[in-house]
Amino acid sequence: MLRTMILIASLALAGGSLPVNAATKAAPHATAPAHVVHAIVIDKMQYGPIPTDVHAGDIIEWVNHDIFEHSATARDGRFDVDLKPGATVRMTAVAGTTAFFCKFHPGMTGTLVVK
Ligand SMILES: [Cu+2]
Repeated sequence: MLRTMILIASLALAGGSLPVNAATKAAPHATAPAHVVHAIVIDKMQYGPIPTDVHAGDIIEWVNHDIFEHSATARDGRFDVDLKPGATVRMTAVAGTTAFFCKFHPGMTGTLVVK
């Protein structure tokens, strides 16, 4: 979560116009559940910690800190996110357990569990 907050702060500083504060600015009395943003940061040829408290409808934010292109490719075809060097790509989490890997570096693997 700290990592996500730092990322959001840096996006704001960069003048990004994404509605990154949508989840955190929810009104105290809002009844709809907030959709949390979970960042997964790729650094030094590996996926960073995979969040374990992801719920369907949450946002997964893939961030590539490497100077190489990576991907987050689901083995079951559920998603296939290409990440150019420095790229950040968001997707909506869908319930289920999905093993994923990098198309360019098959040794990079991970598993995403969405409740
Ligand atoms: Cu890769």
